[in-house]
This record gives sequence, structure tokens and C-alpha cells, in this order.
Amino acid sequence: LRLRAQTTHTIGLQELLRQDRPDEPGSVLLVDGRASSQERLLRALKPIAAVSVMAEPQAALFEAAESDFDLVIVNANFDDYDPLRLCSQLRSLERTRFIPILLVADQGNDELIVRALELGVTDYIMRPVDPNELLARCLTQIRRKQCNDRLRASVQQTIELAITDDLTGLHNRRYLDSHLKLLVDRAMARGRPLSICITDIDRFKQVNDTYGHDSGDEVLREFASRVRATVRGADLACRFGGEEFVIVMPDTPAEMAAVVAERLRLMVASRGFEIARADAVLSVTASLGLASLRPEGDTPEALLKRADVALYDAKNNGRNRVVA
Ligand code: GH3
Ligand code: MG
Ligand code: MG
Ligand code: MG
Repeated sequence: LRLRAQTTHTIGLQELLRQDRPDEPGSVLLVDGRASSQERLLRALKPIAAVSVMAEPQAALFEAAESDFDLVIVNANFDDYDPLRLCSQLRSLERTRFIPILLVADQGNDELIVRALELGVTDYIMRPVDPNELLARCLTQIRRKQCNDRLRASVQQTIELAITDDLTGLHNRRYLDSHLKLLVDRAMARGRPLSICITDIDRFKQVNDTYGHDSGDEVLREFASRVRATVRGADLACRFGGEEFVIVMPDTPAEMAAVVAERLRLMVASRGFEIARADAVLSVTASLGLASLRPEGDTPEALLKRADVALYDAKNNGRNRVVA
């Protein structure tokens, strides 16, 4: 196969492909039951990808789920094994479902190819494999995969930014607003308890007034890290605004939530906050209000409202305390 390039001389397709590599070298898993074809395909792929070769389809599936391949090539040449089984498993696993699959099939085996495409196999190539065609098809898939990965990562990053509080790294109020309803609905549907804690730093304005706003920010960051250290993985901790934080505790009845809240209160009050900017160790306390889901019927707004009322009680009764 010769192509006329824009310049006057002709160069081979393979040469063109080599000049137009993917942004990163591709990583390819070749699943091939025969040593002879393994070797041939390996040689052809060498210029564009790092290739792992496996002869056992089930071992290959595990390898694909563990690693981060840009492409899986399935050579339909196994004894007593339907190559589409592997393809279908690759399509159904969370860890592998975005990896493109290239099927190598015998000329004329249209039925296999149709079934493969129906399963979600990305592309196919006929035997005998033309090395240039193989490279062209692989490069297309590798580039597409790498481009999709970047896109997915950037969407993920945008989402993270939108739901994260810049100052503390906790979730922000926007996330709480969208997620609390989901957690409440889920708890209701399953007849599970759920509790919520609103906590507000006591006399925080004095910190700002005495040590400056930046020191206040440092207190907020340290406070957030103590919140993080108190909650469990399933809990949702967020900065509700200003010096107010909300913790949503799924599967947590009122008595257990009271224990968590008391632990947080002590976590804050029992150890001073070292503020580097002010070269000072501040005594900080917080007030906490609790509310738990009413199984007979409740809403996120009503739940938050009850916790807020409890918080105001805590403030009015001397601060540095938990009120349920
Ligand atoms: P109380 O015990 O009644 O809660 O008293 P307080 O002083 O904590 O309450 P108040 O609501 O009067 O003051 C909250 C202060 O929090 C006022 C505001 O300037 C400050 N604040 C809000 N957001 C931030 C922030 O992001 N950084 C800093 N440093 N201060 C903030
Ligand atoms: Mg206040
Ligand atoms: Mg306050
Ligand atoms: Mg406040």
C-alpha cells in the first residue's frame, strides 16, 4: 500500500502512521490462543503500542480489569472457547466496559462478526491480517480511547470542583442540596434510620475580629479536618456556609448520632487550634444540633429545619453543647 504524500515523494502507510502516533504510547492487551499469530501480531503492533499478550481468555479478563489498557485485541482462534464470551464479559465489567475491542476473525465468518458487533465489539479485522490495516484500526481505537479518557477525567474534575468547598475540601452546600434528598428517599424506602447534625462554630466572629480573616480561614480548615476525622465513610460532611457545617449520617439512629456529635464536640473543644498565621493556639468550641428522620413521613427541608432549631437551642443554652 503506497500513498502519495503532500510532498513529491511517496512514503509507506506504515511510515505515515508512525509519524502520526497517539499522544501517549498505546497499551494493548492481545488475547490470542496461538504462539505463531501472537508473534506476528506483536511484531506488527510494536511501533505503536506496548503489548501484553495472554493466551487464556479468563486470565486476560482479570488482567484487563486490573490494568489500564487502551485496546483489547481478541484473536478468534481458541480451541473450545467462544471468543464472544470474553468480549461480552469485557463489555459488562465496570472496569473494562470502556476499553475498545478489536476482533480478529476468519474471512467469511460473517455470523461471528455480526454477533460481535451486536455485543458491542468496537471493530474487526479479517485474517490474513494485513499489518498496515491492523495498525490503522488499532491507532484509531487507541486515539479514541485516550481522547475519551481525557474527556471523562475532565468532566469528573469539573463535577468535583462544582460540588467541593474550596476552602476546606469538604462537599459544599450545592452538593448537600442535591444529595440529601437522595439519601432521605433511600432511607425512607428501606425503612432505615438517618440522622443529621448541624454544627456552628461559637463566637467565630471574634476570631476574625481578633486575628484577622485569614486566621479565621485557618480555623475553618482545621475544623473541617476534625469533622473529617470524626465521620465515617458513609457519612456526608459538608460546609453549609460560613462557619456552619452539616453532617448527614445514613443508617444512624438518634442515639448513635448523639454519640458522634458529642465526639465531634470534644474533638474540637479538647485540643487547641494551632494557627500558624497568628502564631497562636486558639480555644475553639462549637454548638451542635441534631435531628433524625421521622419514618412516618419527612422531608430534607423539615429535617434540616429541626436540626437548625436544635442548634439554636444549643447556642441559647450556653454553646459548646449538643442538643437533639
Ligand atoms: P455564634 O456563637 O452565635 O455562632 O457567633 P458567631 O460569631 O460564630 O456568629 P456570627 O454568625 O455572628 O458570625 C459568623 C462569622 O463568620 C461572621 C463572618 O464574617 C464569618 N465568616 C463567614 N464565612 C467566613 C469565611 O469563609 N472565612 C472567615 N474567616 N470568616 C467567615
Ligand atoms: Mg451565627
Ligand atoms: Mg457561629
Ligand atoms: Mg453561623
